[in-house]
Order: sequence, then C-alpha cells, then structure tokens
Amino acid sequence: MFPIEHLSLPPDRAVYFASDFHLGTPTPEISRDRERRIVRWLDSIEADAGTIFLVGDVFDFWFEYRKSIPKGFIRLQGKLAQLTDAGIPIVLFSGNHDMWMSSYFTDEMGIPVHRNPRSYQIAGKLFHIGHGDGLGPGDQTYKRLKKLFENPLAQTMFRWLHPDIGIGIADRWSRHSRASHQGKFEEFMGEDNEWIMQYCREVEARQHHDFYIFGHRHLPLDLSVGKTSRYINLGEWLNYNTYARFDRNTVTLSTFES
Ligand SMILES: [Mn+2]
Repeated sequence: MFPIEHLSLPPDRAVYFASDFHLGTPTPEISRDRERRIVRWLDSIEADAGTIFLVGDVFDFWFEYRKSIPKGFIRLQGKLAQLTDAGIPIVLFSGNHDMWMSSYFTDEMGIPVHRNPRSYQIAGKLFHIGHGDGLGPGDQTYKRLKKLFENPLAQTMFRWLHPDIGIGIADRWSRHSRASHQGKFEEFMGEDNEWIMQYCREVEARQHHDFYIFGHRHLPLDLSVGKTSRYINLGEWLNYNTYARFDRNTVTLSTFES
C-alpha cells in the first residue's frame, strides 16, 4: 500500500501535469525554443494553477555537484522560482534522464523532488503519480542499468570527474542514444503490452486510485484501468506539447498551441 499524501487545492484552482521536456536536446537552439514555449505555457496557467506537477525528464541530462549545477535552462528555473515565490506549489519527479537531482530545486525554489511513484489525495480524488521508468514487467536491460545509475558509489565516482568531462560524457551518450531514435514517434503497443498500464492494473488491484498519471512513454494516452480509474500518459514536448489538467472533478489531456 502506498501512503497517501493530502494536497490542498484552493476552490477556484486546478492541478496541472506535464513531463518529458527533455531540455538540452537535440541542440541548444532548438531546446531554448522549447524552453521558451514551456515558460509561455507556465505563464498561461499561472492564474489558474493550484499545484503544478512536473513528472520527470524535464532535462535530457541533469547532474548536481556539491557546489555546481549544469549550465543552461535559466528561463525555466527563473519561471519556477517566480511561481513558487508567488505561493504556487510545484512538485518535481525525476525521470530516467534526470535522476541525479539532489537538493538544488528544493533549496533554491522550494520544490520537493521525488524519484518513485507516489499517491496523493486532491479534492477527494486519489492520484498515483510518477515518471514511469522501470515499472511493470520487462525492460530487464534498463532495470540493470537503472541499478547502476542509482548506485551511490557510482554516483560519487561520477561526481569526482571534472564537470566538463562528466557532462561531456553524458552529452555524447545522449547524442548516441538519440541517433538510434531520431525523430521517431512512439507507437501504441496495445493495452496488454504497455508496461505502465500493467503496473497501473497491479496497483489498482491492491489499492484504488482514480487517476494514474505518468510520463516516460512519450505518447499521450488516456486509458481505462478499471470502471472508475484511468491511466493518463502526459506525452512529451518534443512533438506533442501535451499536458493534463485536473479541475477537481476530472482530468483532461490537452495540447499547448502557442
Ligand atoms: Mn523521457
């Protein structure tokens, strides 16, 4: 059973969810255009947002050193700081691309950072929210890699590399893995073959949630998990610019158009 965190939502406000911005890829220029679009989206929801969930892979690569962070992404950071300074809570989940977040977003912007899926009660509805990597059956290679990436000793050793070298290695690796996925849109594999869907069914069998919200799949989805339960995948912002909005009653997936 997942512990349930109660989140208060002012009566005239909504909850917003987005994931997989992958800032930093494929080039600084293209990423900066996307970053400006994300900031415009945040501008557009500011007056209405009670809480904003950013559900992983916000950055194509992120690694925190004790006294240093990667260059760039300053527009998004400035916008997030402005929102939390204005009293709008933001919750961040790290994804498989940016799992090496430490205390920077919390210390600097008051944003809690989570790695594993969590359950929330918001306006009487139960949510299960997470990035979505390594869940359900399958992906054994990734699960092994994830163990290595999450290994504290491996992280300490990486931290000892000079950032120009460490971030350089990460950039090259990201370019390499992108070359094999170039411009590819993800394809729906059918409900029974979607790993996150299988994970949602497993959780639902033990503990009911009204909404399962995940990213990672890079494919906007809205599927029934049970009679009164849905799995929403948030898509991504390289092609789709999709986000979800909870209006205290239901969750709607939309595309940001400007
Ligand atoms: Mn992703």
